Amino acid sequence: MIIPTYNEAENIRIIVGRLRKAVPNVDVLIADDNSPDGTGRIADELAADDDAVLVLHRTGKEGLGAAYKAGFTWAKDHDYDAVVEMDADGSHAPEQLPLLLDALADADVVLGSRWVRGGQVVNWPIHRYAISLGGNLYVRLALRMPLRDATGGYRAYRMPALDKLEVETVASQGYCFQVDLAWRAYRQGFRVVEVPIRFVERERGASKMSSAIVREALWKVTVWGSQSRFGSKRNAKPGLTAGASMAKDRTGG
Ligand SMILES: Nc1nc2c(ncn2[C@@H]2O[C@H](COP(=O)(O)OP(=O)(O)OP(=O)(O)O)[C@@H](O)[C@H]2O)c(=O)[nH]1
Ligand SMILES: [Mg+2]
Repeated sequence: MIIPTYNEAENIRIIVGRLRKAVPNVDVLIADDNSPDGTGRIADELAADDDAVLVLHRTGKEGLGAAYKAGFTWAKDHDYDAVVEMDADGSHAPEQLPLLLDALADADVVLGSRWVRGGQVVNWPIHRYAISLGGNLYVRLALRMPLRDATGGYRAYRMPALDKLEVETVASQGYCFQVDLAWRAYRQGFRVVEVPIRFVERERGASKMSSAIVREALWKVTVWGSQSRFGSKRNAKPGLTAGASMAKDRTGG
């Protein structure tokens, strides 16, 4: 489990504690971007008390995507079979991790989804619904990809599949990082499965969500959609398009 953190001092103990209790056999890597609020120091304290907790200290705030890329590389170098992404702010419930891991038994990538039947969002203001639903609708139409929640950040990858996504070449940050990986997995014909999750608005700490993050996703999805429709090979990877029709649509939504 990789948890990226930036100023999550109020949340990190709680989320790690919940995870360790809910699924004790999963190791946790906290990827902290030198948070000014001391999240990294708290992470070190957690790691000192528990061999299953590890910390990746990064030099400064470089965005969610960069933190995950570093975490994925670390997990690969340490021979993990699978990797899970989860936010630190309590929006994703560690208690639901078994749902993702069970689904991974028969999939390459599992997306925790708010927008399939059984998915839930709790305490969100109306504008966040609009951004998430509108963004996911746009992703579906622009990319002609049948996933309901391509922007979510609670997901699991089998390492061999993650390896083939060539994550080191991903330039996207924020939500766009998640869309980018989902799009790569879909285009390569990997088995991408969505399972319903309960998403709860963060209760403590500040969101890092910004209009720049939304703009980045909108513009990149538009470019990818045009490239895939009109056949531009610019930025395309050899072999990526061939498997698209093989991708499983088991979204249930
Ligand atoms: N390492 C690192 N982690 C980050 C960075 N930006 C965000 N995160 C973490 O990524 C996760 C998601 O960030 P949030 O601020 O919750 O963003 P969000 O979920 O889109 O926004 P909210 O729904 O408002 O919470 C959290 O665990 C953050 O601490 C960053 O630049 N570096
Ligand atoms: Mg959040």
